Amino acid sequence: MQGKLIVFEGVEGCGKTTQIQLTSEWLLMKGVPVIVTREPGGTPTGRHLRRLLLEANNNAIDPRTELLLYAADRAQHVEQELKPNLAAGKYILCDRFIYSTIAYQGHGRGLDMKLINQLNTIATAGLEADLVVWFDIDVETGLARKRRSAYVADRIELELIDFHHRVQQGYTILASMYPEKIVKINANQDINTIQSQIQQVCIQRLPDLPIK
Ligand code: T5A
Repeated sequence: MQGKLIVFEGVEGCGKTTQIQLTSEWLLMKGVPVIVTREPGGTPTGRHLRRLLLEANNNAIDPRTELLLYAADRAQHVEQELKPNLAAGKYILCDRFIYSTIAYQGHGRGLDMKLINQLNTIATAGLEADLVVWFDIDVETGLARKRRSAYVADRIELELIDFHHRVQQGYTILASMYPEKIVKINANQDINTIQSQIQQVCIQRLPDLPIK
């Protein structure tokens, strides 16, 4: 029995959380065993790391320290949450994975891509996503959506707009490098339209999806 790892990616406020929730409800309704998780913070250890990483006032973190903390969160997540649930046949909906590190720490912060790939390999121990859904949205629209909701901006959301544009460019490059794995969804559309497109993508790209 082997489940599948479905990863959701994109810039701030692109709508991942909203769509992961709807996708989870759809899959459960169809009888698919599903769990929802996220990075950073998908394990008890990861929740400590998430606080360190995202607290708005924790602004003295060196970019390499930041990279290592995301890698540490991922290593724990892979071993404690992802591998056991895949082995149990679960369909995992994961909010962010290695692509976030490439986009944010690689393209956003400008850290060495070879180093990032090495750390991703160590952290994942070779585990790969089966499908990546990338929410493509204008950076400004995503940030405006977040500001409209009742929230307190975290450390990364407070970065200057150029940073977010570099992250978006990173996702565009990733999608062109791995078209067999990364599916682009136009996230400027309304919630229901996006959800029905995600359902189509899951059906098309995951032929073993056990929907009833
Ligand atoms: N990070 C993470 C790294 O730098 N490196 C890494 O390796 C990893 C793993 C995580 C942060 O960590 C960074 C990236 C991130 O900055 P987070 O709190 O998980 O932080 O933040 P996000 O992943 O950005 O998630 P958010 O919850 O902030 O945004 P979502 O999930 O993309 O958006 P969502 O669904 O919460 O929607 C935002 C608002 O828009 C509305 C929603 O109702 C909500 O109010 N909305 C829409 N409005 C109009 N039309 C639509 N289609 C809408 N969809 C949602």
